[in-house]
Amino acid sequence: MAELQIRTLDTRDNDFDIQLTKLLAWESVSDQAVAQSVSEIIAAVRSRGDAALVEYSRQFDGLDIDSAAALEIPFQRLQEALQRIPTDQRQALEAAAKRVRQYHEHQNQQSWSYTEADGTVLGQQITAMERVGLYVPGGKATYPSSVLMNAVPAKVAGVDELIMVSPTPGGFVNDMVLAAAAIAGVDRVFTIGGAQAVAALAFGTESVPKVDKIVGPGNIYVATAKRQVFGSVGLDMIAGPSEILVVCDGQTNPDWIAMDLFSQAEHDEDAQSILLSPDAAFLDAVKTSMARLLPGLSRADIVRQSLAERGALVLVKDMEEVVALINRIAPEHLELSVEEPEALLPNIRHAGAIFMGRHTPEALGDYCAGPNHVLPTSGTARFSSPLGVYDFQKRSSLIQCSVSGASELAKTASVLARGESLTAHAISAEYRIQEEGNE
Ligand code: HSO
Ligand code: ZN
Repeated sequence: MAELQIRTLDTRDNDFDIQLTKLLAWESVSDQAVAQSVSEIIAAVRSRGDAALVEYSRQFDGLDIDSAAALEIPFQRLQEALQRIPTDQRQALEAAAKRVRQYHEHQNQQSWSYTEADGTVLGQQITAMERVGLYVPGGKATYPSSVLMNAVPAKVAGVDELIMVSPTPGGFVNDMVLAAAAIAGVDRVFTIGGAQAVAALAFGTESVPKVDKIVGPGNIYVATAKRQVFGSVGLDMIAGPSEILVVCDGQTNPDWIAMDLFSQAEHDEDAQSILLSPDAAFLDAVKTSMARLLPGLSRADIVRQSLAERGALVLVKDMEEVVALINRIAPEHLELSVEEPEALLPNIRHAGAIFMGRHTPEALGDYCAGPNHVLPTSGTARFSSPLGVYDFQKRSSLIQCSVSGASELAKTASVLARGESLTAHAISAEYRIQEEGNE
């Protein structure tokens, strides 16, 4: 069995900054050949619709079908899957969905309006998107929990119709995924994947309805297809590999910290797990725990590779330095395994989700604490937020001028319109000007 390898860094080292930059570097691959074949697939689905979908599903997923009707899973099958899975799984999915729903209900945005002194009413009206597509990867990263995390906020937002797509290579359908879809309120499920599924959702085919927004992770073909349909349809972020930054004061059980780091590393070879601590002996203890615990994992090989390539144990001077590092890294997940996490919080500016205290491992948030597990990766927490209800809602602004309000505004508008040489704008505004004593 290969040994555990993980780099150790020390912020006191002269080249620490260079080392950290290298460690964090992540380039999302954009491959010319992939982009070319994706654009051909999209063009085919746009022009030939269902016929192209059937061909690609036969070719890429080995499905033995000759009509697009076979690509939709009858709604009934979702309920059947829910009945078929083991009771503990059904109950856990239901419990998780309930917590996630309750949390997201807090995110519901309210419409608002106010009336100005002149009687003009201004406001903002919140509405939900009508139809949303949810991509669920097949294979290694088919997570029922991700179905809940994407679908529940959409439904809480008020989306009318939620269309799920997921490739089923060889015709294999994951019951737990279907059960999660049933619990979350997914409306229709199609067994299509890859660039062809993204194209079908973006433009519609005879069978697959066109959606307003596509969410959910996928492989390089899916990510490339999403980039190519951008503008025709709304999109969520294009996720990079998952990461965790754990901060520990040295007082948590090192086995716990080792496993928290593993829990992120096991997602994929490119995932990143970093530990910061001011206690050198504790870093050693965590390393010892890791070496002992690693062989017991079902995904030991993935974890080993992820830690060797992208993991790090970092010795820091003090907590002040920790805060600066957190903000520099802008981690997707930040775990504060310290006595008083509240003391650090006011200075933390960039992090997707913050797990506070020794009893809050990321794994609880991944499944059932309530907040979303779809989070900004690769430093994008500097400018973006967790997936939420607000991602499925839109805002319309409202303006209702009173007679006197319109008259006053028109004077300003008229000057600006004439400054822009837009005469129709100016005159349209001026028609609303009330002569003094002429009301
Ligand atoms: N940690 C992943 C989500 C996940 N974990 C799904 C388990 N299943 C990205 O936040
Ligand atoms: Zn996870």
